[in-house]
Amino acid sequence: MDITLTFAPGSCARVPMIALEEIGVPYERQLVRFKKGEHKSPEYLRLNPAGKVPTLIIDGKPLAQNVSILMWLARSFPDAGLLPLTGDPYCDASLLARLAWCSADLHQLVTRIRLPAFSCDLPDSAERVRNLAAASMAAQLDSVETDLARQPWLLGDDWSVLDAYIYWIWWRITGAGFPRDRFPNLAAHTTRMEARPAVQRTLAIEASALAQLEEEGLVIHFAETPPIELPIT
Ligand SMILES: N[C@@H](CCC(=O)N[C@@H](CS)C(=O)NCC(=O)O)C(=O)O
Repeated sequence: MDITLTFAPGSCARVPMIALEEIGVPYERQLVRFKKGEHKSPEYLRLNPAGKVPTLIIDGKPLAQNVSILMWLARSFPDAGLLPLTGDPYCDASLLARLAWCSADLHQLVTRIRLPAFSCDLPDSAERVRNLAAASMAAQLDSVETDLARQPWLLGDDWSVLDAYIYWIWWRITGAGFPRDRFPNLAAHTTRMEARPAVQRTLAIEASALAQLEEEGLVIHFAETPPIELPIT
């Protein structure tokens, strides 16, 4: 089987890349140069009509959206333990709900925290958008923080690809000023994630892709964002 993952360093394509590295299956990587608009080119839009990474190309057939890519990987490589799928319709749908929560609910908050001006361009609106998104993110991460106080991984004793998703979300928001101090268990979860060889390989792949973009003058630099103060709960 031929598998190719399109990605950009730091993007949510990190999640399926970790999954592929955990599986250990050979795959190709296609670096997408956002600054050149490669993701909006007609060829790329044929693969992924939303013009986003990741796309997984399986024997020439494209699959977009993290939820479907991760579900396909979990079903195709069951021994890798990406998700504890059992075939029970309710249990499997509950796992899908957790993936969709990361992809649909939390990811859009990540974008508002990092790039608030994309969500509202009224004068002085960016800070308000960012703070509201951060407050909503914090409220949703509280349940994860509570779970991680009694178990190492999101689903319990066993790692799953949901851990990779939350890891990426946490990395993205804390890199954009979201406060770490209210979430010590999430911070410790990051340490556990980064001890995994698959995650270390993924980060090394991203670092070398970033170095390549630097060399080509194609790194997008965002303005520094001030630390966020969460409302007192
Ligand atoms: N719902 C999509 C979100 C994908 C997404 O937003 N990707 C971002 C990178 S994290 C992207 O490609 N952004 C480029 C753009 O929107 O122009 C998924 O889960 O695959």
